[in-house]
Amino acid sequence: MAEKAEQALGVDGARLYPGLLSRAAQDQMLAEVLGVIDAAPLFRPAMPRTGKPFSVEMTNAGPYGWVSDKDGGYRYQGVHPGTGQRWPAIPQSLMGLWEFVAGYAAAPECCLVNYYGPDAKMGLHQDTDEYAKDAPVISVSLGDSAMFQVKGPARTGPTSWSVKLHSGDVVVLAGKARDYFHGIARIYPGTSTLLPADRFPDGGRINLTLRRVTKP
Ligand code: MD3
Ligand code: FE
Repeated sequence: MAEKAEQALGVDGARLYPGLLSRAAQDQMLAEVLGVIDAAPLFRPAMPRTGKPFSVEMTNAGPYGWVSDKDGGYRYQGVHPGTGQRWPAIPQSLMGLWEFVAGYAAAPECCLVNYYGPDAKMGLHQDTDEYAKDAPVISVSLGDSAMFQVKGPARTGPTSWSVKLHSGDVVVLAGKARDYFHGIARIYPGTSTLLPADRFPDGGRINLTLRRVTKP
């Protein structure tokens, strides 16, 4: 029984902390993230080579931001692709969360903000653009629920972990799972009241990922 419960909470170094953030903590974090979006507006990345637009919109906070476009491909860079300005600082609430759950001495350098409208998804991929290979990735879900899938070291084969993420859930990706293929299969529209309708009339989900980019 205990083993089953452990398995239900993660796989190979990926761990779910269900409801780690209270509603008050989510409201505080969201307010800070809306400030980030004001300074660094959401943009729509495109696939390398094909230029196919993502269904997810993104922005970043911290010294490095993750971007992708047709000609430059996937990369980290210090400035917003639209404004040319440096990214805003990583919000305090997220720095505090990293200290609490990351178990990693050096500070995070990127807070990637992903916005999913009701129909957005993120196909299976690996996160391989970071140079600090030993650092965990921390994920925070805010807003509508989503189906999250972790495969394994290969794109094909069985899904090793499939979990519905709700607003306030935190996932820590470490160990072997850090390099596994993963994605967001779908959003469940209308399942949260967190995102303000004046800014997000369609509702949706915001995912925050904290990453260390360079070797400490
Ligand atoms: C699982 N974001 O931005 S959480 C991404 O919910 C990304 O927006 C998803 O995948 C989202 O790259 C998933 C973050 C995450 C990050 C790294 C992982 C999940 C992971 C590495 C291995 C397995
Ligand atoms: Fe990813």
